[in-house]
Amino acid sequence: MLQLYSFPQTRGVRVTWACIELDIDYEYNIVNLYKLEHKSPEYKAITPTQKVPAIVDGEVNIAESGAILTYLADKAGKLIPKVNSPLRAKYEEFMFFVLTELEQPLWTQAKHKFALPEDKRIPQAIELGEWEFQKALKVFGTMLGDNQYVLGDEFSVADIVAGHTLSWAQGFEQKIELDNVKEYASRVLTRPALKQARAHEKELKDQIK
Ligand SMILES: N[C@@H](CCC(=O)N[C@@H](CS)C(=O)NCC(=O)O)C(=O)O
Repeated sequence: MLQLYSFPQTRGVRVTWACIELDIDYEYNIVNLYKLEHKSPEYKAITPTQKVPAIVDGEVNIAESGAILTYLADKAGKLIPKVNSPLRAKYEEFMFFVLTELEQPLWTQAKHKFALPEDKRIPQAIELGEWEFQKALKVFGTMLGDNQYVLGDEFSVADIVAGHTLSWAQGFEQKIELDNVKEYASRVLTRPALKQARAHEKELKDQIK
């Protein structure tokens, strides 16, 4: 069975959500970030990134949530366009855009609000992150246009990464003013598979308290 290494309320929910959408069974191995288990030599042997999520599937170990989702969807043969098709190129474009342009300014804010050690935080970086996020969000709105999902009428794993990033934006109280983006966020974030993934995470979190 697919082995998932993760911790509740992290980017790891992208993987549990994808597994549910793709009908893939997984075993959830908790890497307790509070206890710094991700810094252990055992976890370093699974992924040198020492971050969650990561998966082990037979002989292959993969970190990076976007890469994991692409691998799983290719393996399941659904929720991703075929390799070498024009739509696959658009899929890659969306994934890279969301992960490098839309998510990063949110992460910048998080790092400078709470994630970095206090002596490394720069208060002005928070405002910069807000400004950069709004710029990227406008581009995202244009790329999305009137589509139901990022690639058109069909839901794909790119929507998991985009939807999860927008849920972070809501959590960080970023303004989302474009109607098409607001409607898209609620369409994607009300999917039953996400509800199920979050319920599973809550169960796990309650066990480790
Ligand atoms: N680009 C990576 C980011 C992974 C990442 O930063 N994970 C966070 C949790 S959401 C983590 O493990 N943080 C622990 C640390 O940075 O020490 C991905 O998308 O998977």
